This record gives sequence, C-alpha cells and structure tokens, in this order.
Amino acid sequence: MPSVKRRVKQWVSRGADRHVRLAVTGLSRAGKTAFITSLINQLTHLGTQPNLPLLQLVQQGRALGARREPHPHMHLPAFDYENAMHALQMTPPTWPSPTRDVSEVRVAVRYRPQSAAMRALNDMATLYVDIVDYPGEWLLDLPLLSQSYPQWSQKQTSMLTGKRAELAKVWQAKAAQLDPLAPADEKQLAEVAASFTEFLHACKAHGGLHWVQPGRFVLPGELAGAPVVQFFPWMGALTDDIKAKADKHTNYGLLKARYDYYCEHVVAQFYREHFAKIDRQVILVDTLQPLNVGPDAFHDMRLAVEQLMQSFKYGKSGLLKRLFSPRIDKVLFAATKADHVTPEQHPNMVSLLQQIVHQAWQQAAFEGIEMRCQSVASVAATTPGFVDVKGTQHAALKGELDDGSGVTLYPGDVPNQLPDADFWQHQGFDFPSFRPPHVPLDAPLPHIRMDKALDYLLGDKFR
Ligand SMILES: Nc1nc2c(ncn2[C@@H]2O[C@H](COP(=O)(O)OP(=O)(O)OP(=O)(O)O)[C@@H](O)[C@H]2O)c(=O)[nH]1
Ligand SMILES: [Mg+2]
Repeated sequence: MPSVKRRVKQWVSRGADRHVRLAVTGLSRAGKTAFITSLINQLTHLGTQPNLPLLQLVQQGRALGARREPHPHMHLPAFDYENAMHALQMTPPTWPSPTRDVSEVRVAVRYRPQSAAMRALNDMATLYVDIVDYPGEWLLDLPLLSQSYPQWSQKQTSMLTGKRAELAKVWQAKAAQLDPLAPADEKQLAEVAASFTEFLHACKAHGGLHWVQPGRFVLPGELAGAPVVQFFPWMGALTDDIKAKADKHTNYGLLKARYDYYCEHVVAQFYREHFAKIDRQVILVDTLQPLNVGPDAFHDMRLAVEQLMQSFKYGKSGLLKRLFSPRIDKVLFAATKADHVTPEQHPNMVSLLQQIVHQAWQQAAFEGIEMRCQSVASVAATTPGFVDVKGTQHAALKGELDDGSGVTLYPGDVPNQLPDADFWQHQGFDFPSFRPPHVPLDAPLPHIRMDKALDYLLGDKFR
C-alpha cells in the first residue's frame, strides 16, 4: 500500500477506535467483583459463544470478539480476573474473594461500525473499555470536604443513635480519657483510633449498617496503619478556649490536623485522580440483604445510597465542579443478585431501587447525567421453576447451598416500595446464600440481564 494511503487508513482507523472509562462501585459485598468478572467473561465470549442476546450489537450481527489487554495506568493494581474465574471454576465452585482497593482492567471489543461511511473506510473498529473497581465507601467521604473538623465531629455525634450508639461505647470511653490541650500522645491517639475503626467495622459486620465515615477507615488500601487514618470525631465539649489554644502539638490539634490532611490528600485526591476520569458509572446496590436483616439495616442502606448519589450532583458551582471537570454522562443503578428471588419479583426489585434512588435524584441538580435502574444477576446461581403445592403451581428457585445440598425454595416477596412497619412485622424475607453454578470451562457464565446493562452502558459507543 502506498505510504500516503496507508497513513490515511491508519488515521481513519485510529479515528474509528473509541475509549470509555467505566467505573463500577457499590458498598462492600454489593457484588462489584462478580459484576466485573461476569462483564469481562461475557465480552470475551462475544466472538465464540455470545451469551448477550439483549445487546443490540449482537442482535445486529456486528460483534466480532473481545480480549483483555494490559490496562494503561501502571500505578493501579490489575483487576484479578484470573483468580476470580479460578474460584468460580473450582470443584466445588466458590465466590471470588473480597477486594479492598481500587483496581483496573482493559477489554478491547472488536465490532463492525454501523455507519456506511465508517464501514466504507474501515471494516472493523475497536472500543477500549477500561473498567475500574473502587469501594463505594470512598464516596461516603464527600461531605467531609465541606465540613470542618468540629462540624464533622458534631455530625458524627448526632448520628450516634440506636445500634450505632451501643457499638460506640468502647471507643467513646477511651476517647473520654483524652485531655484536648495536653501534648499530643501519638500512642494513645493511635489506640483510640484503632478502637474507633473497630467500631466502624462492627457497624458493618454486626449491625448491617453501611453508612460509615470516614469510608477509607474500613477500606484503607495502601493507607492501612498510616497516621492519616488515625483520627476520630471529637465528642467532648469544645470550648472557645480549646479551639484557641489547641495548636498541632496538642491532642485536639493533632486530630484536627490529621482530619484536614485526610480531606485534602485522601478525599479530594480521590476525586481529582480517579473520579474525574470516569465516563460512565455503575452503582451496584444489594437491596435484598438489608431486607433479610431488618428495618435499621434497610434505612441505613438507603442513607448510604443517597450519600453515594451526592457525588453526581455537580451543580453549576458545586464543590465537585470546583475540584475538577466531571464528565460522567450515564449512571446505572443495578439491584444485584436478582437470582436470589423468583423472576416475577424482579420488577419489584427495580421499583424498590427506583424509590430509593428517585427521591434523592429528583431533588438534586444532576445536570447532563442520564440515569437508569435495573436488576441484574452477574452470575446466576439458581434456576427458576415451579413447585406443585396441592395441585397449584408456585414459583420457586432451585440452587445449591454452601454445603452443596440442593434446595428448591421460595424466598419471599420483595416489596415494590419502601417497606413499612407492616412488612417488617408480617411478611418477612429469608434467603440463603447460594453456591455459584457449575460452569464448563469454555462456557460463558450464566447471568440475568448483564446484556441489558451492557447495552445501556456501552451500546451508543459501538457506532
Ligand atoms: N447468587 C448470587 N450471589 C452473588 C452475585 N453477585 C455477588 N453475589 C454474592 O455476594 C458476595 C459478594 O460479591 P462480590 O462480587 O465479592 O462483592 P464486592 O462488592 O466485590 O465485595 P467487596 O470486594 O468485599 O467489596 C459474593 O461472595 C456472593 O456470595 C450474583 O450475581 N448472584
Ligand atoms: Mg470486590
């Protein structure tokens, strides 16, 4: 090929290639690793055994194939797809291990362009999808950027009710020993901070309470053990005298200095470094687990989701706009683990999620961001069917429990709106955790509506 023609072709080909940075988040155990693993798995089977009938690219016969490629940001850990798949393909299969930090993976999807003009120049185009997994807890820290240390401390005090207040007693007793104006005792501060961090973990583990601040304390990643994650809210009285005299060599002053440092170098830094570069965002919400636990857990999940949404409320002169130029144009809220309930309950899952999300969404200025709610099972561990009870057919699920025993059950009705007292008293809801399905090595993972999610997130990029 003459060199000018070749260069034109190369140039056109580069023009046909696109990039999209897709971030996946959600509170811990929401299903992020399973979602990303399934997403990669489904895409890499596009060329051989497509399992995405609702993806328009597949319907139009334009999908050619996909493969994983080295991700571009070498300072970020790689999303561990191999290990996740290894866990799912073990005998017996197991769920991938929990993850604690941000990670990234790139998938290149080859397809035939849609427009005749593009096709005349190029028979193939590539969409590079960079997928980022980060803990939703990190987004819970956004309000810290507009609160001073005393204001944040006051807010924390007002949140200490019910179960949370009970769990807080140990660290509060330790903090009460501190003299705010005494020379900073780093050892003592570290001990109270450790006790405060244990309290945050206990809120999640024992209370089913997910709204925890600072979010990095429960998922510190590389910051574990650093002084920047060794502070706690000041619960004692704050007199003007303390505020005036507490320089950074005092207990109170050092706590305040660490808080300020955390806001600037951890929270703001996350928004500048990671959040600013996201094009599309998936927020995974496990709506079923809090229904299993009870009203406090459900209320708390709602609070946490509302808080997560604040990160998409840029406003004209909002805090986030001042930090960077946000570019997210689509957000998908997905209610995960839909295979835990029978298919006729899926619409209820979606309307429940919509209720959680919409109230907050409608009141806010989310200019230029499109939003959708849907339900999804990244890796379907059950098969739906019917059981005959005295001559009547009832919807049921078949699956394997963690111990390998097979069960057929009906876990309960999902409320289609925010559950009221009556729901908690009478209806109840109970589902076990299922073992992942046995999948042949070369087959794609079974899922529910991953294709619909992909079509919403990426469909318009396959032009
Ligand atoms: N049945 C079913 N269970 C799921 C599905 N996705 C996730 N789970 C369950 O939820 C657990 C948590 O899923 P992960 O994908 O590890 O969640 P995560 O958000 O990455 O969790 P962390 O890394 O701990 O923050 C899994 O171990 C499974 O038990 C699904 O599609 N179906
Ligand atoms: Mg994970």
